[in-house]
Amino acid sequence: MNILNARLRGKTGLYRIELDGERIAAIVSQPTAIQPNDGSDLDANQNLVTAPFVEPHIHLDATLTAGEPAWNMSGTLFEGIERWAERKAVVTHEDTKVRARRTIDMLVDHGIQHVRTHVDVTDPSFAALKAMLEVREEARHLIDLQIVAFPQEGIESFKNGRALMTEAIAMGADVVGGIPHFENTRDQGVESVKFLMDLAERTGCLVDVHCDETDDPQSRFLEVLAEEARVREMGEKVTASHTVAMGSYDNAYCSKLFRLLKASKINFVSCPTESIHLQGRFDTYPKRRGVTRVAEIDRAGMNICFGQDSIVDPWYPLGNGNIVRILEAGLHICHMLGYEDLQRSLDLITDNSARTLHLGERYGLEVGRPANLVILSAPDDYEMVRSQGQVLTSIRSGKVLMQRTPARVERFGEVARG
Ligand code: 17E
Ligand code: FE2
Repeated sequence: MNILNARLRGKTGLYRIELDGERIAAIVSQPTAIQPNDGSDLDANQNLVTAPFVEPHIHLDATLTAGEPAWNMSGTLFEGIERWAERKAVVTHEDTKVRARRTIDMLVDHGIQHVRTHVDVTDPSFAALKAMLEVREEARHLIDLQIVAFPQEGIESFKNGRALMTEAIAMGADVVGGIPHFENTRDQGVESVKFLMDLAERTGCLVDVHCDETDDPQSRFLEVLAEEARVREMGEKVTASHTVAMGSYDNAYCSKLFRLLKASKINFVSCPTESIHLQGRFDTYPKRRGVTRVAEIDRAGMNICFGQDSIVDPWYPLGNGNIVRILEAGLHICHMLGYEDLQRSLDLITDNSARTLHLGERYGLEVGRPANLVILSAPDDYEMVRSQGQVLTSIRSGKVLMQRTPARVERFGEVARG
């Protein structure tokens, strides 16, 4: 199969992309636009073709449960955790699989082929984890799924928390999680980070910690995570998710912190729609945005990407799988609508996220890599965001996985020529 008349990010002109089975066989410059004549060829119509979108942070075990049994009325993270604990008590294997499958379909519909999901393992029955381990296999033709063993109710503060984490990794979770800002004391938060880094180092797993997801400027577990990563030289395998307290740190502390963050080489995930909704809840006015310093992290040369976090769950009532919506909102929220940011905005949902997930050569529009790609409805990053563009075709392992026909508009009038 060939894809004709493709634009590529960061390049001028048009290209033909040749797929040979499950690999990208060639990427060849085209002097002019050409008409496809082979029925198996796809016409990109001079729009952008990129590697698939990535969802680096979602909770597939909790999706589609908002309002069950009760709605989060305060809009806070902590009420979300309470409401989820009620729902978690009645979670079953089949219920988890049905909701995860429906959510994966939404992600696939928006061109996502790589997903990192957190799964709550503060549940001695491991009902959700067992279900998700099966979903990881059953969805392999649609997405690559990484599972984070996520201790929603704490490692140190939850009964047998350490044993549950160890067991979850032994059962086959890919990534070690954490939630130090939720632990009962500061000391427990620090101990939880040391414990989870030991577990990851011992097992060779990646790390992704919900870190400082609070407007409390005293929540400073990011420095602990970064220092543990730096000393162990594990930074490229470690991710700090949320880090919204950084939006409340003063600049003097942040300037010292950034030195450590850079040295540690860790990755960052921001979930801007989730955070703008959950944070700032204890403020009147002025009201904080409650989002991490996305532009500053990026400017400092560190790796940061955007995630959805939730789709219709106890923390966030909206969402539909469309990561471009998160990108657009995030660029607004983080003061990143400058020309240069818009020009390379898709980095935040493609290459940067792939680096966070440590995908290496399993990802990217390059000869020899897997024949996974998406055809977009716009010719460049800026226009994709501005037009609220869509993924028109998603190709995985050299086969069409999803094709979208955009809505057709008919207009019956125009402004008179004066
Ligand atoms: N759990 C948590 O601790 N934080 C979140 N943002 C979500 C679940 C969605
Ligand atoms: Fe999360």
